[in-house]
Amino acid sequence: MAFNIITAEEAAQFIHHNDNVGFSGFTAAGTPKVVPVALAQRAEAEHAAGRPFQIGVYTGASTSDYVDGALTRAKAIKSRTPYQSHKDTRAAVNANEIAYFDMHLSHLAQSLRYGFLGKINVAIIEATEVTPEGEILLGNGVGATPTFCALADKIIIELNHHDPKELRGMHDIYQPLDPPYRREIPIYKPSDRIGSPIVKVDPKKIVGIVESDKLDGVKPFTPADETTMKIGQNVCDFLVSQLKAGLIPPQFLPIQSGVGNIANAVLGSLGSNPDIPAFEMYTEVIQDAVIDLMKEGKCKFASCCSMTISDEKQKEVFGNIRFFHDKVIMRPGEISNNPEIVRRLGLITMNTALEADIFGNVNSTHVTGTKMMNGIGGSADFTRNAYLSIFTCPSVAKGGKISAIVPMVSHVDHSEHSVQVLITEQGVADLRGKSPIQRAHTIIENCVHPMYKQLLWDYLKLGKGHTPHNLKAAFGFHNEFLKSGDMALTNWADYV
Ligand code: 0RQ
Repeated sequence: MAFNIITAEEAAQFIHHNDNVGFSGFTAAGTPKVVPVALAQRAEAEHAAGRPFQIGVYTGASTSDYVDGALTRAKAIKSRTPYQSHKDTRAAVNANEIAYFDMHLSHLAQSLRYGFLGKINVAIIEATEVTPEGEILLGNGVGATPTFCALADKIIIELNHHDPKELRGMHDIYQPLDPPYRREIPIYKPSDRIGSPIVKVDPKKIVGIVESDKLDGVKPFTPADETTMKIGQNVCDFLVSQLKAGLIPPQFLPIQSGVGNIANAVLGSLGSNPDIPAFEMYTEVIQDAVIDLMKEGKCKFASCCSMTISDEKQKEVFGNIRFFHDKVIMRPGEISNNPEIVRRLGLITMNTALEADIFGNVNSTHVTGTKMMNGIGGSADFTRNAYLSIFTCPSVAKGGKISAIVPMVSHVDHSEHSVQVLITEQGVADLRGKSPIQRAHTIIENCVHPMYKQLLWDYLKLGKGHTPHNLKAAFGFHNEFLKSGDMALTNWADYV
């Protein structure tokens, strides 16, 4: 079947007010770049003419300025799931202008197929290649693309001429059967291939092809500073101690690592530690550090959902694609983050906390319990099912005016039952097998910034019971921050 080549503006006409639209990709990698911008312009024109125009935005994870940024500024987003990290979208979510529904990334595709989230009307898919038979070769990220394509009435292809055709063979597209027919997902090691290199769609659903040559536009990471380097060092020392104690098998276990500067720095430290054996990864996002580890032979293989690498690194990977071709596999988010596989492979998971409490609960999403940062992403898909779950964060934020360790987290994403190890630049708290009071002791002693230690020891004296909270004082740090802008000024006498 021959497809129509259309402009981005023509493509935008296929989308109507109140439609639910699925966007390809995962993070900025593989997300469409020209149709969403034309869609934002269409929304602005409709609004200027006095007509409503808003859509439901479904993605694999966060996107880029082309999707979340442009559509948010055009006030074109009615609802949004599952993860966002754009500053404009974050502001609109916190002003309740966008109905944002935060969910585990591995749940998205199946929730759509189960019909829990409404209908997908249109899928906008960035492709490296598309054949007349409807075989789509994706780019740097998979996300929920296979499910969006299967469920949408119409598919718009954004054909990106920048990505090399040699990406063929780096994707593994697999969609499990849904209950009551689901069987085990047959991945027994990170490199197992179980699906197809392409997404197959009904070619009759493809309403047009829009041409593009834009890059993903991922920014390089901030170089590791003293704090992130110390966190990385503490993670390495801890993992080496576990290896030596026989608590991690000598051949090591596959690693999952979250997103952001801290995660990138931790990976860098793992790479330079001679006591950590060369390892495989089963993770959702490959960042720049992984590419370097592959070149050094320290990372042997990575299964992921996207290569979220800076434009500079992408040039390096595309220029040497033969080397990376059999070292990376990109899977749909429901497989890259699948709890069944995470548990089976025995992953060492490393994610970042915004704040943790002295009893081991972690908040990854809400600033002072009310303001959404990004979303839970895949952090809980991995944490809850890990062989060994680690959370890292600097012990203080905002120049010390915020302690990342608080009496009680202001929002719970990962409960004390899932968080096994907490690591800051101050040290390591191994929480396994410890009672709440024992956990509080090890966290205050090892992870809290010296500036906040005495305050937390004093808090512990205010409570009673198995988990000795004092409900009047539990949010004392947060209240003080909202009042004076400095948690260190907390005075427990104000609460008891
Ligand atoms: O603010 O940017 O204004 O300086 O939060 O903090 O320390 O730079 O850490 O970039 O790694 O992000 C949890 C948000 C951490 C991220 C979170 C302020 C701090 C700074 C960022 P500035 P850092 P990171 C798989 C894994 C959930 C999803 C997930 C995240 C900014 O890791 O979204 O794990 N995780 N996915 O100053 C107020 C506190 C704070 C605070 C830090 N206690 N209160 N502000 N900050 N602590 C990937 C995917 O799912 C795709």
